Amino acid sequence: MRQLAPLLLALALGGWALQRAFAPPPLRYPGPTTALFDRLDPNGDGRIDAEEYARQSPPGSPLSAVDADGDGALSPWEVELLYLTVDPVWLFAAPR
Ligand SMILES: [Ca+2]
Ligand SMILES: [Ca+2]
Repeated sequence: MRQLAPLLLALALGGWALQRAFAPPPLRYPGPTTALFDRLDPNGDGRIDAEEYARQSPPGSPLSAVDADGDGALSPWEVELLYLTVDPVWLFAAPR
């Protein structure tokens, strides 16, 4: 068991480093983004899934086009990225 300790520590540190490396950056505008995201996420599970996206997006706008990490849903970071890219004014002017 004593010989496994360095290996377990290395695995833990490696997992932490990978998580940090692939974690999205912090929101640039957390207040407006969170307010908008909460409105777009009616079930409140913290992700906009394909069904929620289809109900609220323009026809012909595939989720895959805006799903930056390809996990099949939108996170607050991806919603902020989308609005800052497509229509930054809407991020701040959207009805709450
Ligand atoms: Ca949701
Ligand atoms: Ca995603």
